[in-house]
Amino acid sequence: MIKETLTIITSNQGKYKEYREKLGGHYKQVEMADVGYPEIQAEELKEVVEFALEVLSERSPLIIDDSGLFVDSLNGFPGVYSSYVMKTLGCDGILSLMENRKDRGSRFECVIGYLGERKKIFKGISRGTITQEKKGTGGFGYDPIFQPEESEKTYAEMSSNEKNRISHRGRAMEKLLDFVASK
Ligand code: ITT
Repeated sequence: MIKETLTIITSNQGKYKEYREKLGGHYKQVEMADVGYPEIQAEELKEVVEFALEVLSERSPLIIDDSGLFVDSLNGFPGVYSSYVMKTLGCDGILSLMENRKDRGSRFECVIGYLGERKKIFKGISRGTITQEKKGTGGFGYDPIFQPEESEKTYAEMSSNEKNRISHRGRAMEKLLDFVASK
């Protein structure tokens, strides 16, 4: 089904690439707009997304995406602080915090805020483990240290198509596509 232009509001080229690859066949154009929006500090990703959608309404149809890595043995850290922690500690910082920890379970969450005819939130989760060391050069952010449970590879060792098939973002996008197709 071909629809009009869909705008992905993000500063993150890696995210945009994943959206373009999965949604490109469903829209005439999938474009990126790095226009910035207020990211409130909140307990949950969903609150951040809902607030931002209010502010951006004139660019519809649009997507904003708030994602994070939640590590079980760190009580869900970095979670909603993932962006700040990536800038300050990076993957190496997370690996240091995980040194000598047996429980390496973790999950990525992606919350898509979609504004079309209606406002909708779609959430995707992928579970996996934090690797002992960085592996792979693809992807972005925490991809080199996250191995999803469906694979022997980290996300950074996969193409974006491969990642999209099992990832938090890929799953959230599937829900979005189901919703748009039902319109
Ligand atoms: P925008 O808010 O402009 O979209 P951002 O990079 O700040 O871009 P988030 O706040 O959603 O995006 O992401 C929080 C952090 O988690 C950030 O450092 C990302 O690089 C990282 N991250 C998000 N999704 C990821 C993914 O699929 N794989 C690896 N890291 C990811």
